[in-house]
Amino acid sequence: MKSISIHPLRNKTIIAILTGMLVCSGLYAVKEFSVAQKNKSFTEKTLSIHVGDTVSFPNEDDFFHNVYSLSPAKIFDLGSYKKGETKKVVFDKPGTITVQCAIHPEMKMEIIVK
Ligand SMILES: [Cu+2]
Repeated sequence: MKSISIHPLRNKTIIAILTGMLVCSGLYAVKEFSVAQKNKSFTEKTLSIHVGDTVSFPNEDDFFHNVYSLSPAKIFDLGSYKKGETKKVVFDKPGTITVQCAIHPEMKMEIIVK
């Protein structure tokens, strides 16, 4: 009888741990987003993501684009690349990032990392 009374508690503990692991893995599941460069503009004006998420920037125009940011939350320069190519950035800090194209100064979008 004594050994039986211990087991339900153990099972509850194991279930609690497994539930905790599932909840945590759900919370920290990173996502991948896509912002294309099309018709000389970014396909998203603003994009809200979470720390650790990735954004890919496929070029869908027949000419070269460049993708860069000078925002302190994420400074990067993906260089110039042609149609069909894509480059990715992992956003590892919270903040607001202005993404621009060095070739077309009118191209601009914002990524909000929470
Ligand atoms: Cu461009």
